[in-house]
Amino acid sequence: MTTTFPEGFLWGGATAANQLEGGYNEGGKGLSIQDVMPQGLLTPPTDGPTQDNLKQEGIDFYHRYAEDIALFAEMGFKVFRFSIAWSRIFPKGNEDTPNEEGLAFYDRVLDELEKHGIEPLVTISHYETPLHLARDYNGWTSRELIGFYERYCQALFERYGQRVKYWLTFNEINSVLHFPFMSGGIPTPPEQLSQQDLYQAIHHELVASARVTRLAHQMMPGAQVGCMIIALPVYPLTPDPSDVVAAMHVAHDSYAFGDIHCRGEYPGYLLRRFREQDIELDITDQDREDLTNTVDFVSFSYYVSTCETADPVKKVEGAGNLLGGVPNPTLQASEWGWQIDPQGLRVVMNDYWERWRKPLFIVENGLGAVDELVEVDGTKTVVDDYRISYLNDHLVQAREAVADGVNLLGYTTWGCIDLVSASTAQMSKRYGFVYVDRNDDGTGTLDRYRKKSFEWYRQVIATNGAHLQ
Ligand code: BGP
Repeated sequence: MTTTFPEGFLWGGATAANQLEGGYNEGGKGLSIQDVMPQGLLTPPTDGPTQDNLKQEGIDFYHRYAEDIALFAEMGFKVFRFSIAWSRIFPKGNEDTPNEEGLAFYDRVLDELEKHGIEPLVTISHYETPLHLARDYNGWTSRELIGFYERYCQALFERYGQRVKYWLTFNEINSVLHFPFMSGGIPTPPEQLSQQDLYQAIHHELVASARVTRLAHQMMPGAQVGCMIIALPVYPLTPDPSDVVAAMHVAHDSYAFGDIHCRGEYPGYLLRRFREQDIELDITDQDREDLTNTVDFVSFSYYVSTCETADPVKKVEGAGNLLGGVPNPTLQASEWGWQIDPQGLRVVMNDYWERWRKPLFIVENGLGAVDELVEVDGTKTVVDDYRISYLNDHLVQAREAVADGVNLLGYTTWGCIDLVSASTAQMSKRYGFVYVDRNDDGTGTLDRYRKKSFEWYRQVIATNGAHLQ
């Protein structure tokens, strides 16, 4: 294999504010929905913040960002994906003016990145809707959130417009179908949330995304705005055409978000679903026009693929796969039950590229695993060969897709430094090249240690991928 990644390829890592910053009530920050999710998706939200919530302190990036960014620089990162906590900038989400202390924090983060020549990639909203907007407006079901979100984005573009080129509007926007509270700030329990209200909330998010894409282009010439979706290849469980059709229907769930972001209008298959399920959305002429502001690139997370069948007997929900689906009998799973499928990445990249013809950016990929800190030659480290092999195998497939002709801007591994898990709120589900000494019970020194994969990734970046096997 002689193909390499393109010149200027953006190698790096990805994080989210609520999972690593800590400082949940410092610097004038308001509460976000994460402050009432101490168990992630495992239990319903609590009434208020509780001390067992590991995200309150995270890995203390709020105070240790300079040290952490220096470690990323040591690996040779070209790009660092992080999110801005909406409630640091607008503590309740709907104030008229932004919180200066919050803005100043991200100035300092950007200063460090600039110092090391690392390009920022900013997620504007990553599962951290201000709690007030969730509680008092029922999250994105309310049209008013479009205006609040725009005001928030305007503040970001004004402040950081000269320094940030790459922006993502909503993390894993299609996840709202499965996790309305975490993804859409909608407190109504999923089983009580009507499809009508859910799709209206989705519509508001899509309009907001399109409106700020236009705003970004107006305010920051040269800005690149991407949507961000969970990439989930859906395979038919058998060659039975009914299974193929069943898989197609599930695939449409995710395609819809990319189709609207890239084509600027609702696809026919979704309009049909609305008709058949008596869903009548409030879509104004202005909304329709706003939606035509399409994104510059498509970013996505990739962890798993899934299967689908039309046969109700075989339709056993996958226990571990976050988004359900039928387990693939040919694949192994991670310790958390996520099925590992490197070739699925090549499949989905080809698929997205052919479908949308927009540059792609892999902004999350990685293995959540239990790590053990050991001493090797007098230095504390983690011998994480399993992580190296996971990442190697996925990157080899990404390289195959590039050889297939796919335009790929970059690759950021998820959780380049250990952080709190989104789905389970555990520390023990680790993804990083850097080990953080913190345990599920909140104990630990928060000291950082380079894992074996740290040096491996440094070499992958230094050789622009030639180090892959
Ligand atoms: C994605 C989220 C991230 C992240 C990752 C890994 O869905 O965008 O925030 O955490 O998955 O998931 P988890 O932390 O649950 O292992």
